[in-house]
Amino acid sequence: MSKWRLVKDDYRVLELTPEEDAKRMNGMKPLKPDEKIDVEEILKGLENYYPRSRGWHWRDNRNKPVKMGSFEYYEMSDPLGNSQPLPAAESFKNIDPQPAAVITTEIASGRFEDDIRRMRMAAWHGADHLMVIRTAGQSHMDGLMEGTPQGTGGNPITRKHLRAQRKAIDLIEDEVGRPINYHSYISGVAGPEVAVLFTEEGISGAHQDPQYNVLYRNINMIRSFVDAGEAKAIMTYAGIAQIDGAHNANATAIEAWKVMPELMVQHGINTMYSVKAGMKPSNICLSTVPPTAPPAPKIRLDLPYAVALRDFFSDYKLRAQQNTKYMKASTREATVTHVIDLMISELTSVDIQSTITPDEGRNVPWHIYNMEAIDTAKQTYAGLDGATQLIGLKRDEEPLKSMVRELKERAVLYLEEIIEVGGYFNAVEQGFFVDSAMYPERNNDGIAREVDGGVGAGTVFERDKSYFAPVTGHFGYNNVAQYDPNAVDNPSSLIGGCTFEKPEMINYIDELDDTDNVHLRLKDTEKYRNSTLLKPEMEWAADGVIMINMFLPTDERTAEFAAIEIGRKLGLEEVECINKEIMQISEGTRVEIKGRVPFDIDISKLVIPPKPDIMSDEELRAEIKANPMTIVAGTVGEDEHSVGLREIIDIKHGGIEGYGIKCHYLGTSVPPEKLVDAAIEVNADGILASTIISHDDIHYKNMKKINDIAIEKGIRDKITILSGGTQVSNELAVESGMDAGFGRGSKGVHVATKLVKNRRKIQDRKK
Ligand code: Z97
Repeated sequence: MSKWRLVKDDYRVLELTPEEDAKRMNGMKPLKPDEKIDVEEILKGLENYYPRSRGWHWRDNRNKPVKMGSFEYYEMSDPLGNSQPLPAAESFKNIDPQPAAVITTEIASGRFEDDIRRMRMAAWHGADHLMVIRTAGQSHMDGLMEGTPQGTGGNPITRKHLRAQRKAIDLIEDEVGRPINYHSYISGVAGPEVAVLFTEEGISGAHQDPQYNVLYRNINMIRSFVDAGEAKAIMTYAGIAQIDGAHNANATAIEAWKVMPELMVQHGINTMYSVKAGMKPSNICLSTVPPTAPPAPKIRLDLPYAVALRDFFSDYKLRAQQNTKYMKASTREATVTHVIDLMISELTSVDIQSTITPDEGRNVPWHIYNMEAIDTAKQTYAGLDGATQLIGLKRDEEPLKSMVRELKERAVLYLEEIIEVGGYFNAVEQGFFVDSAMYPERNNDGIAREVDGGVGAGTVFERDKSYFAPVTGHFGYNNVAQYDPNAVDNPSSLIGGCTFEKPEMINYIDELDDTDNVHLRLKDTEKYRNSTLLKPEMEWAADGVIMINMFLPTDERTAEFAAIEIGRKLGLEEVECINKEIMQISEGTRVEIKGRVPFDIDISKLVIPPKPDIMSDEELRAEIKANPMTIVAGTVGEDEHSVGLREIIDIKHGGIEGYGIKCHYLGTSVPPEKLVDAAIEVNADGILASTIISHDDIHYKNMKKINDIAIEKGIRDKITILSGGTQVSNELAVESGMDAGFGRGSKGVHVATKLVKNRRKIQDRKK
């Protein structure tokens, strides 16, 4: 059998023979960038799949100077083999710098088969931490589930989800050229079993914090902490990075910034507990969330907190995430807050950047918003690259110094009081946590739990002296020596190994439910994979969902219901308003609606015009530099319009001057003869004739005249003649003797390309 090889940190890969790998992947071929991932193929042979990597992966070659395009970067990591750069990268040789921090995206639509495609898109945009595969609270379940029932209240976690997605991620990793961390949560009374499942199935990151169980899920505190010991020992064995649950206090508190001292205490408790369970500091990631959002004075509140946290936990990792508490339905507003958060992350060297989809406030977990949030992080980090060389924290000056110190003092006092009242359990009983006042003030409205209350109370028993569990990665007392002193470090050897070493020992169950499962769901959408039919999609294959953005000149409430009616009149089904923003209380409202289109389209019946022929800016400039070009231009006949032609010429709006073409502009109402004579006089390569007025087809008549005069004067075969105007069609212009016609929407680059290409043709003819 194959062997685990340590690559770096806690990241391990299995050394597999090509035959073993092919069997594991059920013979799947590598992905091709221009072909869709085959979800049905991924689902085949899952009983033979096992993960090829284990443990968390940090990006490679972080913070080393690297040249990309015209720039040097200082805080990036290795670029990807295949990726989707930012839109503006088009102007920068399509570079796609990848920040040093791991970038997270949460993908949990409730259909794991559709999430697989979203994962691929996310990896192309630059995410290497794919989080969440369930939509039902694990802590609401008393055990694990196999199969894929949708059930009520969301999707639970199942081995099948994990396998299908991890298998897909193996392919995606190879395609983008970077290992990807796959993540979920270890919580609830089945926490240790979930940790085992995750180790078996190649999960590399997990939320684990017993305080989460206690405070938010009312699971008995003794049980939660005992379970956490076991879960953390298993995570340590598997090199799984841990994210704690402190940020949940931010989201729950009445005023999120008031829990700052408590957040540090919660981080401290889980961190130290994890260290005691054997976890390495480099795998312990604090879940930090800047507590506020504008209009709060965010930097003044959140930055000292971030600095205090960084100081206290300098040996540990920080995972930063946006606070969802103040996230409303405006994606613009959420994005601005995220960008300020990112600046705080940059200044405090955060290790993982989580991207909450900026749609959190409107509850539409759509593909596009995952990509938007990943791009926001990637874009901001690229923009801020090297910022710390130029600007720095006034760490040792007032007021930052005192602000940081005060937060730390409040946290230390908090811990001291926990000890005073007899420890953590007593403190929880007294409602210390998630109180709405800023410690040491108290409003006595915190979440209180009883030490012998909650789910799973009274289920913890001391291990017997002869206790023995023949398993790997176990926590606490285990009397292995009673059977074999040589097996103390490897208890499972006494029973011939366990599933951690031998995946073939796992009993894989495919489906529990024969009426609600992935195969039936895929059948419903099969025609959209295997035919030329196309339907819009936001979340699930062929869900038909689209979004429409509109302005309605009326008050907010009227606008909302008017927008829904507009959606219905457009033929949409299940129309809902997902965002309203007042422009002015009586002048009008912006409304975004979503709805389903009840039809599909057949792409084989689409008439798609050929792509416009456009040379790149660099090519055009190089050509004109090597072979200068002159043109004459004017508006022809009795026509005083000038704007369109000037836009085509002018450097400011991307006109042809910008490529170095010398332009003689003759003005408006220019007779056709004058255009041709001027071209002869300056020995022009081209004539640009603007013809706006079109009554009685005067524009085409003028084109014919220019052509005739050029023939008469013997230059027609040596010169390019182009006409343009809002009513000009290329076909009719060519019929009227022009080399091309340019209608509405034409830009300088189109005209310059034609001028260059036509001159090449003329020169070729001469040879
Ligand atoms: C995040 N955006 O990334 P269950 N344990 C801890 C948690 O924080 C959570 C669970 C378990 C957020 C999304 C919110 N946190 C996640 C420490 C959930 C979830 O499914 O409720 O049993 O576990 O942090």
